[in-house]
Amino acid sequence: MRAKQLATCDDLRALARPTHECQVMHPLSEKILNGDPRSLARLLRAIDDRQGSYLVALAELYPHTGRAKILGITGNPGAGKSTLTDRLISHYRKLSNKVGVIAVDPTSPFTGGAILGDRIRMQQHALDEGVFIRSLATRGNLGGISRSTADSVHALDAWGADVILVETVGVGQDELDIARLAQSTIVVVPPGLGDEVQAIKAGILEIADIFVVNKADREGADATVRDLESMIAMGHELHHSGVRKGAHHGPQRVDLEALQALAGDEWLPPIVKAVASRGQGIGELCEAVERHRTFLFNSPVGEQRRRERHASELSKIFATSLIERAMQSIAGQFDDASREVFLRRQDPYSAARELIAAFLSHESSQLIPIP
Ligand SMILES: Nc1nc2c(ncn2[C@@H]2O[C@H](COP(=O)(O)OP(=O)(O)OP(=O)(O)O)[C@@H](O)[C@H]2O)c(=O)[nH]1
Ligand SMILES: [Mg+2]
Repeated sequence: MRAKQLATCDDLRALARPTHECQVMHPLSEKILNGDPRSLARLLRAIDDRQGSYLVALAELYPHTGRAKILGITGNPGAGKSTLTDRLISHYRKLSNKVGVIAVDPTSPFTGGAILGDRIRMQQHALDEGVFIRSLATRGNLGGISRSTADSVHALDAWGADVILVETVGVGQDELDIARLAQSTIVVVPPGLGDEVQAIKAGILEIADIFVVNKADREGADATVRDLESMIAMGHELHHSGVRKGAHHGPQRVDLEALQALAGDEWLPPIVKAVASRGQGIGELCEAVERHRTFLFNSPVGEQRRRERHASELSKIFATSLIERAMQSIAGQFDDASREVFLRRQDPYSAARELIAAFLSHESSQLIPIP
C-alpha cells in the first residue's frame, strides 16, 4: 500500500482556498511583467523590508525570469566599479538593451556618502526609461542584503531587463556571496596593488570570470596584468607545465594560449585593460562577457556552473527557512539549551542534536494525513 501523503495545516488551508483566488495574479506581478517601473520599485521596496506578500509576487514572476545577463562587478573600494558600471549601461543602451543596476553599498550609516556618489555618477541615466538603478545600503546586515539582492535580481529580470549589473565591494564573505549571484563576475583591479594582488587573491580569484585592470592610464597597469596572469597560472597549478615565458626576476609573462590548451574545457579568466573614465576597453570587456556566456550556455562545464549557482541559491533559502521555522517552534528550548551550554552543563553538539530532535517531534505532531 502506498504511504499516505502528509500535509501540514498550512498546506491544507491553502488547498481549501477557493480556486479563483489562485488564478488572480498579485497586483504588482502583472504590471511588472508589462514593464511598469513604478510597480517594480514597489516590489523592490517590499523585498528590502521583507514586507507584505512579496514572496507571492516573486513566485509568480519566477517562471518569467532567466532571460537577463547577470553581471557582477566587484573589487576593492575606489577601483572604478561605478565608473565602469556607468560605461556598461551606456554600452548596452546603445544596443537598445534594457538595463537594471543594483549597487550594493557596504557603507556604514556614519559615513554613508558613497551611494549618493553612485547616484550622481549614474544620473545621466536617471531619466532613461530603459534603465532602472537601485542602491541598497547594507547597514551591517550583509546576510540579509545578499538575499534581497538575489530577489531583486529576479524582479528586474521579470521586468524585462536584458542586462543586470550588480556592483559590490568584494571584501567580506557576504559580499562575495553577492558577487556569486552573477552569471559572470567581473573583478576590477587598479594598477599598483603590488603584493596586495596576492592579498585579494584568496576570495576574489575563485569568483573572477573576467579581470579588468582599470585605470590603465596610470603607471603599473602592465605589471598588474602580469601579476594576475601568474596568479591565474598558479591557481590552475599549471605553472610547472612550461607556460611561463622568460627567466627574469619578478612576475613573468605567462603564455595564456598554452595555459588555455592545458586547462581544456575549464574557463580561464581573461584580463582586459580599461580606462573606465574615458570609456576605453568597454568593447573588449563586453566581448569577454559574450565569450563567457558562450562557455556557460554551450559547454558541459558551463552548464554545471549554472546548475551549481541555482543549487546554491536554493540551499541558502532552504537553510534560512528551516532555521526560521525551527526557531519559531522551539524558541524556548533554544534559550534553555544555550544557557546549559554557557554553564558548561552540556556541549553544543549534544544540545544541537536535542534541539533537532525536539523540532522534528514538534513538526510531526503538526502533520495530519490527507484524507
Ligand atoms: N585615472 C583614472 N581614474 C579613474 C578611472 N576609472 C575611475 N576613476 C576614478 O576613480 C575614482 C573612483 O571611481 P569609482 O567608480 O567611484 O570607484 P568604485 O570602485 O565604484 O568605488 P566604491 O564604490 O567607493 O568602492 C573616481 O574618482 C573615478 O573618477 C580610470 O580609468 N582612470
Ligand atoms: Mg562604487
